[in-house]
Amino acid sequence: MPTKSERPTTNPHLLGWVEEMAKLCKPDRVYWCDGSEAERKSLTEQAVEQKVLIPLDPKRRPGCYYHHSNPNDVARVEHLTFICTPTKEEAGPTNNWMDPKEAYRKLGGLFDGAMKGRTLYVVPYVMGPAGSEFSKIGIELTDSIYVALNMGIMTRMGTVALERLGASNDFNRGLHSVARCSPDERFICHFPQDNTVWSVGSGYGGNALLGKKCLALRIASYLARDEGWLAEHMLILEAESPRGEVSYVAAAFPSACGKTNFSMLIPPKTFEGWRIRTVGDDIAWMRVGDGGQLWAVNPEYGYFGVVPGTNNTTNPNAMRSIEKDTLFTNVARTADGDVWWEGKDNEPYPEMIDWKGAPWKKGSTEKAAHPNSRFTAPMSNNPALSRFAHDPKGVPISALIFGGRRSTTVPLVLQSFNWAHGVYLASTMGSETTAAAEGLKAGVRRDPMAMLPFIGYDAGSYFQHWLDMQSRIPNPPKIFVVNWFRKGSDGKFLWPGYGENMRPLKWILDRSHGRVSAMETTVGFIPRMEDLNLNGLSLSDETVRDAMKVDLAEWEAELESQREWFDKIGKTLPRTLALQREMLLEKVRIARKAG
Ligand code: GTP
Ligand code: SPV
Ligand code: MN
Repeated sequence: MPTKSERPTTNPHLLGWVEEMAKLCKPDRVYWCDGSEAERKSLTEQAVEQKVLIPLDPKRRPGCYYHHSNPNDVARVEHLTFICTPTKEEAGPTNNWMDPKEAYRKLGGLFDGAMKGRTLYVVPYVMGPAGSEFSKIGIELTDSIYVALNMGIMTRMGTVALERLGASNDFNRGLHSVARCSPDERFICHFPQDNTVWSVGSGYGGNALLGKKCLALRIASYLARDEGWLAEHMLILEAESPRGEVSYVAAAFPSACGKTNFSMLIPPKTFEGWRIRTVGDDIAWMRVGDGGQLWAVNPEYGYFGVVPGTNNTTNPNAMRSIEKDTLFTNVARTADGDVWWEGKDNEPYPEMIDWKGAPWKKGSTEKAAHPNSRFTAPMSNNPALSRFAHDPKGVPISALIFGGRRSTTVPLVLQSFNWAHGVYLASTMGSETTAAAEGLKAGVRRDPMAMLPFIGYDAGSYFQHWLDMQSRIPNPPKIFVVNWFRKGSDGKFLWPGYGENMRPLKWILDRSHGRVSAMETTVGFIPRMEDLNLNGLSLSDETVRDAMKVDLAEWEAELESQREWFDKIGKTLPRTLALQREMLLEKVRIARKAG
């Protein structure tokens, strides 16, 4: 049992709030996390004792542990996630809304006594490099030892945060309890005006690690609009050319659509001398800085990554990152203390324990690992970590990339004509749904900027904020769209993806630095075949063309279908975006008649 109950701060705002919340939740004990190595060891031991964590084989996976979540609690729950602004209009048509008073009352009822017999962990953390003026402090109060341990990997956690906070009242107030872990009593409520998040009934990822989606995206996007910056669902990568030129790009792909993989890319042989390094794999906070450029920091400290499909061919850097000191959630286990998942390099063992904890036999039609099974790994494990990952100033961004999962229509890579056109393309991005959120209809949904579940206010106003940023950035990044997921008539991906994504990335970098030409299509610029390095790629030119082509019939249907989306956004939709769509549709129709 935790022993340390003395309070390591005299901050009256913090002490008063912790006391008030403890009075509500009625834990048996309050434990203040300091983020030390000794603490991590002792909390881990307690989690093992409580059977929350299962140790893996210390020879094969030193410092690694396994966690089975409740089978009813395996992903984010967008239908149970709420933005609680004073008016429904402020939350907008894409968010669930609850009146703040009603939300505090309803969740207050669920929190009342929810921690009886349990420990309340006080988890102070910093989002962003510790010395950065852009960083934000959060305090998460949770009754989950698993959450406390995850927060220790995903954030700069403990004393560092209390020291930075000092006596200030400026911190995010996060309250979390797994409570009964019942889908009927599960709510993730955000109060942007109070810089507060209340989450009850789930212990999983984005629902429960409140620094991540709740603070670093939903609350931060709300603050960013007022303060003139951007909080985005983007990876940040560093590309170093053989001549030593270093560039940075940020890329937004929806959940489970390739951010972690792209941020850890290893270039194919023909790109000898090129190095890709990771600054961040999920979230970017971006502000105007030196040279009038957009500068980005990664607010996180670790990776909460999708496990299935990760192997030594697709993502060797992720494989190295999860060799040690990693928590695995909902993959399959082997009797000898290793882990397995669909899409790992090796065949499944004949017999394993599946993600639900039940025996599993090779040949079973059930998946052994849950499709949204995850690893939590410290970013210091990544052999390709950028040396600027902790830089308080961040890194200057040359290109912004948006990419969904689309089996048709969207070409491998497309450059926007200008900022407004780029914002329009991003605001209408579509993507096929994945296992990262529960209860979504299969098929394409609009996922603007890959932020649909994470915009902390009205979507139309968010688009306007993006348009407004143009005049704030003297040297703006160029805007691109990519699609690694287009399929051929055989139903297979046309493009091999992963490391091969270096080829379109190289074109993106060259375009950003004004060094290569392009082909103008009705909907944007695409590469000329001769400008893509295709050496060593085992694809026919015809397949590459199929992956890159802009089919005007498909685009006419696409542009027509975007109307419904814009209608949904309603009266705050910026007129510029509505006009972009109408103009493009007209151009496509004219081109089709002519062609
Ligand atoms: P979140 O953590 O949910 O935000 O996901 P993410 O955007 O980081 O996605 P991630 O990189 O974890 O990839 C999700 C899934 O897409 C995995 O199963 C990958 O193997 C697969 N994937 C990633 N990149 C590619 C690619 O270039 N091509 C194809 N076909 N699949 C990819
Ligand atoms: C996502 O769904 O975009 C994730 C995983 O990165 S979670 O932290 O659960 O939101
Ligand atoms: Mn994500």
